This record gives sequence, C-alpha cells and structure tokens, in this order.
Amino acid sequence: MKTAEQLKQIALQFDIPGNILEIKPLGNGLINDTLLVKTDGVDDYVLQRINHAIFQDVELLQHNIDCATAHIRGKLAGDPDIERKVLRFLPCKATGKTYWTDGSEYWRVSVFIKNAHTYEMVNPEYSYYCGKTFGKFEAMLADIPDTLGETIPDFHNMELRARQLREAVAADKAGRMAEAEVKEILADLLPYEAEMCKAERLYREGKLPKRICHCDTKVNNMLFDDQGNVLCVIDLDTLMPSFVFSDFGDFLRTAANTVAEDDPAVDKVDFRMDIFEAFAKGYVESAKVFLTPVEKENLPYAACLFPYMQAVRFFADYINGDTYYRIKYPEHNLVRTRNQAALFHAAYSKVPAMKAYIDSL
Ligand code: GN1
Ligand code: MG
Repeated sequence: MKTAEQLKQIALQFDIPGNILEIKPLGNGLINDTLLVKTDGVDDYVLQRINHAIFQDVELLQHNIDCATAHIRGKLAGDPDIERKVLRFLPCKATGKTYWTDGSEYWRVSVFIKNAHTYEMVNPEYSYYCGKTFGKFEAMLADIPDTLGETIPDFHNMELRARQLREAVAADKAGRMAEAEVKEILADLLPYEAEMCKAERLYREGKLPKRICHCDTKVNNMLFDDQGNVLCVIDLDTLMPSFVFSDFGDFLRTAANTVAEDDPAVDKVDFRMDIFEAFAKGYVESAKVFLTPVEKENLPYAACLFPYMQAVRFFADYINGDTYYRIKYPEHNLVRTRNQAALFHAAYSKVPAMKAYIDSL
C-alpha cells in the first residue's frame, strides 16, 4: 500500500491544474488500482495504476487509447458536452506521454467525468441505450486510420482460454484438482469447448472479421448522466481488434444475469431475455452500418460464449491458485465459476428464442 504522500507524488508527475486535496479509492475493478484525486480546481482526476503483470505493453496500451480517444473526439467535435463523452488523459510532465513509470509501476491520470453514475445492474430501457452506445462506439472506431494492437494477445480467443484451462488442470499448481467439485465443474464445461470455439474457426475460414472492440463491456464500464442518458464508455485498456461478439457478449454476461457475477446463489442465476432483447435491438440499430450477416446471426452464440469463457477463465485462475483476479475470500473464483457456468447453461437453453428475436430485427 502506498502512503497518501507517495500517491500525491505520483499524481504530481502529471500536469494537474490546482492543488491536490485528497486521494481516495474509486470503483471496483478486478485488475487495476483506481483512485480519485480531489483538487481545489475545476476538475477532479482519476489516478490509475495499470496492472503491468497483465498489461505487459503499456506503451501499446496507451497508444491504442490515445488514438481511439482522439478519433472519437474528432467525431464528436462541436458537441457542447464532449468532455463528458470521451475520456481525456493528461500528459506526463517529463515525457509528454499519457503514462508515467518509475521503471516498475505504471500510472496514468484522466479527467474525472462530473455528475456521472455507474450501475452494476440495468433495466431494459438502460440496456437499450447501452446497446446503442456500444454499437455506436464500434461504428465510430470502424474507420480509425491508426493501427491498434492487442493489449493482451488473444485476449478473447476461446481456443487459448480452453488451452489455458487444460494446462492449469494438468499442472494442478494449487493442488485443487483433488476437490470433487472441481472435477464436476470440469466435466460440465468440457463438452461445450469445441462448440464455443466457433469464432476462431469462422475467422480462420475468412468468414469473420476483427474490428476495434472495447472487450470489457461490463455494465459498470458505462457512465450515465443524471437523466439516465449514456455519456461515455470507460475502462479502455482492452480496446483492441477482436470479434464483435466480445462487446455484445460481455455486456449481456453482466447485464442479463439476474444476480452479480460472484453471487453464490447459483439457483438464482438466470439469463434475462428482456435485457437481451433491449440490448440487441439497440446494438443492431447502431451497428447495422457495418455488421455482416455472419456477425449478426451469431449474436446468440456470443451471448453464450462470454459466460462460458468467463467460467473457464475464473476456473483456470482458481486451479492455478488465484494469481489473476483479485479475490476477497479463498473460494471466490470457484463461486464466480459456478455462477458463470450456470449463466452459460441458462443462456444456452434460450438460444432458439434469441435467434428468433435477432431474425426479427
Ligand atoms: C476484468 O478489470 P475489470 O474488472 O473491468 C477482466 C475482464 C473480465 C472481468 C470479470 C483485463 O475486468 O476480462 O471479464 O474482470 N479484465 C481483464 O469481472 O482480464
Ligand atoms: Mg472495469
């Protein structure tokens, strides 16, 4: 843990106007450390320590973010509320780059967006706006002239995630393969592996494009204003070329689940069709300018893929001894796995209904 003075010294590496009054924790991400920097000036700021163990190429990561935010800024030019609709990162005083490093830790600062709210759950009306926003976000980035890289190579590659699970099982580093429940979950997940790797097959066959996607479209990565309008998409670390399934599927993974992703009450997990329909409607409305028939017809698959992939990722982390996701208690990743596996099954059983709805759009 850093002292208040140490945090202040880090924040002062950036061109922050005004005096820093206080620095305190913000949000509940599982990867980076996020802090709010209160100042006596016009704006407050968000100070983040980028998890360098996970994001190994911070230079590339900030390049992606700089290019994407600049491109979106161009598209929103003239909008009087532009400062609340796209993030602004401050340059480091010494280097002019949008991050600062002491050689071991990586930090960045962005302007805190005022009067904005995040939610952990949304109703169908908000889901529709979220769908519209993520579709528009991808549409705005569709013609970005810069080349963006993968900040985590093969981040949403299901074949890789399945392989990592198999490797975790074989290595059994934490000795957890002896647990009866672990064996049960493995037996439950493995039969769907080949089916869930469909996106990679379509890509190899040249039938599925990669586009610039957000790749972490959890509900709580959207900012809303006081009236419930979507302002802006945040948490851009995983912005990278991927399949559109990433953004479509990961939103529903969090929003359509009747409970939180780590709720131990597995019997309460369900996949909400009202949320699916509202989000899909909004998404297809704004993404139709670029969406191909193969992308569109596979949106129900995406809704299954993401709970499945997340179950596989949480499960592999549990088996590896909890090295990736921040946990609050020893079984946390196992609880998350069970929850996501239940969500996968719920979504899977609703694929025919999802298909019928997508066809109607
Ligand atoms: C991580 O950092 P956060 O909490 O927004 C993870 C996502 C997972 C999510 C599960 C870089 O996102 O992929 O879906 O946890 N991000 C990374 O809650 O692995
Ligand atoms: Mg987040």
